[in-house]
This record gives sequence, C-alpha cells and structure tokens, in this order.
Amino acid sequence: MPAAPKVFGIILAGGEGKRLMPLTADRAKPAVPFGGQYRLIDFAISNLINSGLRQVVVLTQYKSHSLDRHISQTWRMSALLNSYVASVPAQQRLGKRWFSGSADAILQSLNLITDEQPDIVIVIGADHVYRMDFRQMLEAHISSGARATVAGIRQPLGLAGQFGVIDVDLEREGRIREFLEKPQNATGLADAPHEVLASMGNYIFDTDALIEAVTADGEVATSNHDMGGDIVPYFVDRGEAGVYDMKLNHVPGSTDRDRSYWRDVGTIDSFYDAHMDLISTLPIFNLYNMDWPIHSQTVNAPPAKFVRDSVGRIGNAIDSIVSLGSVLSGTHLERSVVGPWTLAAGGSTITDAVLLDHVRVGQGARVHRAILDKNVVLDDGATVGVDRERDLERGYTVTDSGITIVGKGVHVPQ
Ligand code: ADQ
Repeated sequence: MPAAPKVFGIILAGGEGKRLMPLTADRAKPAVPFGGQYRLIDFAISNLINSGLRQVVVLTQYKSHSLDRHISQTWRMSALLNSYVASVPAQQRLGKRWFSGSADAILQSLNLITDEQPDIVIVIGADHVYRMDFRQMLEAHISSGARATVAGIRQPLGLAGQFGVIDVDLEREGRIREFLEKPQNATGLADAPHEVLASMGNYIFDTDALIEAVTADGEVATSNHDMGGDIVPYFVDRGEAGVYDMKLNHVPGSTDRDRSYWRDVGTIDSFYDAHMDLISTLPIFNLYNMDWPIHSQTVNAPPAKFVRDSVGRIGNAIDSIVSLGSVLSGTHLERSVVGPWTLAAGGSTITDAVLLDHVRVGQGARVHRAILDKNVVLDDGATVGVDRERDLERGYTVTDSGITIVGKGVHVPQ
C-alpha cells in the first residue's frame, strides 16, 4: 500500500426506505429532508468530503430525481484535481436488470472503480445521521492488514435484529470471527450483556479485494447480493475481515456528548427522534460544529421572520429550529423543527413537530407530535396530531408511539 493511498468513495443510495413511508412515497430515502435545510445524504457526503475524499459516486436507483437534483445542485466540486460527487443511476450494464442488491449495485458499477484505479474503496450507506472521520478508520484498516474492515458501534441488544452483528475474535484482536446479518436471537457482549457491536454499514476495502468479492458473489445464484448479508461474510469466512470500533473515532470539534452519536434514520420513529436530538439546549447531535461542517444546499431565501399577526397577537418560539424563508406570525412554536418557506398564521400552535418545507399553517391551527411533509396545507382551525382516531380516519399514518405523518401536498381541512 502506498504511503498516501488513493481512496475512492461509494455511497449506496438505492434503497427504497419502505419503513419511512409516506415520506419515501415520492423520493428516495437519502433525499428525505432532514433538520430543516438538509437532506439525509448530506451527512454521508459531508463525512467523506471532510475526511479528504475527492472522488465520490452515489449509486442511485429508486425514485432518484430529487436526490440527483440535490447532489448536482449542492455538491458541485472543482473540475481541477478531478474532484467530483456524482450521482450515478442504475444503467443495466450487466444485462437487462436493475440492481438486485447493494453488492450488485457495486458489481454493475465496477467501471467507475477501474476508471479511477484507487488503492482503497470506502463504501458507506446514505441514510444515517452522524459524524465520522474516515481517515482514522483508514489508518486502522491499513495497519491491521485486513482486506475488508467494517465500522462497528455499540447498540442496544434489543435493536440487534435491525443490524449486522459483529463478533470480534479476541485471540486475533480486530478480526471478525462471526458476522450475523439482522439476527433474531443475538447475544450481548461479554462486557455489556445488553449491547451488541453493530455494523454501521460502512466498509473499507482494498480495491482488489472488493472487486474479487462482488464478482464472486455475482456468480452465486442463491446470493441476495447484499453487502451486509453476503460480502462481509465472504471476508469473514476467509479470516480477512477486520472491525473498526467507532469509539476510537475522534472527530474534530465534537464533544463527549455527541462524539459517539449515530442514528440509522430508517423508521418514522427514529427520523422523529433524530430531529428532537437537534433542538435541545445542549444538543445530542451538534449541527453547529464548524470544525466538521455538515454541508447542504444554500437555500436562496430571505431570513426567517417572527412577527405579530394582523390583530396584534404575539407568538413565541423556543427549543426550535426555523429555516430560511419562513414567516411565523403570532405563532406559538415549541420543540419543533421547521423547514424552509413555512408560513404559520396568527394564533396557530406548533409543538413537538417536524415540518418539512413549504408548509402552510392556517390561523388558529394546531400541530402536535406530527411530521408534515412538503406543501402540506392546514386550513384555519385545522388540527393534526391532537386526536389519533381522527387522524387515522382521515388516512394519515400514525405510529404506535403516536406520531402522525401527513404526506406531501395533503390539504388538511378544518
Ligand atoms: P440495511 O440498511 O437494512 O442494513 P440495505 O437496505 O441494504 O441494508 O441498505 C444499505 C444501504 O444500501 C442504504 O444506504 C441503501 O440506500 C443502499 N441500498 C440498498 N439496496 C440498494 C441497491 N439495490 N442499490 C443501491 N443501493 C442500495 C445495512 C447493513 C447492516 C448494517 C446496517 C446499518 O446490511 O449490516 O448494520 O446497514 O444501518
């Protein structure tokens, strides 16, 4: 391995995100707006760019229009030094079929790797909220001699069924002895029985190893062609897979409080909770760490404005994020995240809510424990999240934990 290896980044962004419905009815999961002005994929891309990568491709497939547009508008890199973040759609390069899994997405995109001839390929998912310095993982990968390294983070045992679970070989420190993709009966760690070491879905490969594995996997008819389910076990079986423990990762500017923050925003509940993590006084995830910025689109909009309404009612806002272009007149806003271009009229109340962009909230309307997608319009006096049965009757999604989601463009009458 050269002293300064050439590193290529691949972001897997083709998943459907069924568990985030209805937010993914019309857009790919990585394109779902997050935190006011971001899209989920901005976290993955920012981490790679802040880690010094300059050639990154985003493999897309499902309903990728807004994702493609976001990447091309936001992530314009310099043609100098051959820098790019490029969204690459599925192209049926190996016959008349779309990507049949994340490993197949890479197999069908090998031309991107062979064009650049990197020494190392970093492959990561597109829909997690976290900060990570991949340079530190890369150093660990190279010094361990493993051909594939999986990033691991401790998670509650009860969530093991959602993740790849890593069993570290204590006699060969840093090597993976067993890797189980989404096991139903996982056992906890020896030193923490209520936790498992979960795969973050972030991998570093020697380039030849990755090409060899996805090519071999492509020939196995019974394979699901999945990075977690098939490619990681390929290396584990050969004793060539290492683990990198996220607790070793020290991101510049991060505090003890948000250092090990990592959320898989795969469900409505985790999407909602991750928003609530942003807005406390001491945020659990700090968007304001300028040593490791999370970059996003520049919203071309006037500043947010807070005014009295036409009859002089005074509103207030606390423990909230309000994005550019929004006007709140005589609105009570609390514990909420408000996306760009939101208009809320006099006497309205918005609490414990997440509003994506271009939402209209009429006079005296009330929103509580709800997620309102883009272009939702609440008439004067309308309510969402106040009466669960009524929300269900009107066809809105309500989670077991009581969060109501109103889909894109829905008109909520009084
Ligand atoms: P999951 O997130 O369930 O588990 P998957 O649905 O394959 O795995 O998604 C991983 C990434 O690949 C996502 O960013 C998704 O958009 C993308 N993807 C999925 N199918 C794709 C396809 N056909 N083409 C392109 N991209 C695709 C994974 C690992 C687990 C790990 C968790 C961590 O398999 O081992 O624990 O991530 O969240």
